[in-house]
Amino acid sequence: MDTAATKAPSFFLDPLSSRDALIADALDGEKRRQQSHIELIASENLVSRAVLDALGHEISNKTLEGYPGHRFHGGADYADIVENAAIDRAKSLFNCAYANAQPHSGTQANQAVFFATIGPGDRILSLDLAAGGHLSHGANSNLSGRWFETYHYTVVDETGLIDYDSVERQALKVKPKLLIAGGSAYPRTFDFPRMRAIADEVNAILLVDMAHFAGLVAAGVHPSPLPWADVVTCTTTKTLRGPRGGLILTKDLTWANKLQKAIFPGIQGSLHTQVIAAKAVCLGEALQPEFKEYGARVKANAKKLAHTLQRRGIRVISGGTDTHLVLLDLSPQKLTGQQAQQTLGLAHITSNSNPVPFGSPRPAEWTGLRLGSSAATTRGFSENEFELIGQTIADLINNAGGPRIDKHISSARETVTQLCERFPIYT
Ligand code: DSN
Repeated sequence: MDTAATKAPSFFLDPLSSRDALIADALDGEKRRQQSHIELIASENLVSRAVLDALGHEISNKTLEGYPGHRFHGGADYADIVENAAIDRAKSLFNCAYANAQPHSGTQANQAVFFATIGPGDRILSLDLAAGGHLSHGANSNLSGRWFETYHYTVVDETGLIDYDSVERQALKVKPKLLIAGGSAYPRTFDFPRMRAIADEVNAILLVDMAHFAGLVAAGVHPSPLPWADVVTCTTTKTLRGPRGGLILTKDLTWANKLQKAIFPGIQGSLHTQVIAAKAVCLGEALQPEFKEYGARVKANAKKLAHTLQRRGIRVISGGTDTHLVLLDLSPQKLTGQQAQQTLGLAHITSNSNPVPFGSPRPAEWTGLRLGSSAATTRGFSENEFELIGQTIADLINNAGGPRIDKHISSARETVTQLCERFPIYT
């Protein structure tokens, strides 16, 4: 009998490039795009090779429902190690008693919190989308806006800041069952103690969605909402520098059972086991001392970008930033966000058009441009590079639509190319 090990069939060995040219070429193109463009979308980051290894691992084959030690399918031993590590690391990183690592996204983490805490028709009070809130916090076009009676607080037009006295007055009037702090485009720190006091005054549950600033909290350079909120959600994607997915956290174990059941079987089925592995890896990375230094640089770089743009006459909403996020209002330049996004794109700088507080709700008329410092900081950019990017963006914005814009685009692209060559990624 031949006992020599037999090689697995080519199905298990062939790389993508030899099996699917269309997809392999598109993925290669995307990698080259990331290598040669400066990424300033505030919800993006560049993950480590270790995170990518976990995402592409054979554990992706594993179907599992339930939680470690209590699964509905066999063969869970290694997946249990992985999920327990993700849970333990999240608890340790955010200093909390409960973590759920299964949400497929931040939106689903929020849906699970709704499922656990409120019922159809109950009232939610959250930050207005145009003032930096999030679709999943009760926007009309979102399931949350259909199933709950939602009200929104906003910012002060002149300052771009939340006026907590006004939030309190609104909460006393609306009497929400759930009060939400957090969003996608508010560049400033939320006053968590004040939001707690408002929630207590009206007997509301307080949810903080820290999707954007979770990495800054992990790095200790942003106040933590954990001591104040009943429940906290986040993505692992953005400042936390991990895979696409969500977390639910709380210091209060009385919520644990409801939150567990809300994710499974409430709103999700089988785990994305490879994503949970990648979450565990990114949480492990965030527990390292270097991550504190990374978080501090993300903040300093965003401040530098905001100041540079302001000095060049560009309106920065709220006059600056406390986070990784900078929101510009281009109405004085008579530019839409889409025009600015497109112009920066031609120079290989990636950004996104955004609404601004009290601006038009129609995407084609938005005058905001949202920028973020997380990804380029991962790449190694310091304040010097962010000053250069700020000057480059200001040249583009201040000349968009003018007779010399092509010259500015080609000069900006040259600057971007040089920076990308000096700070290579995934080579
Ligand atoms: N919420 C979206 C954003 O901030 O861009 C996706 O994460």
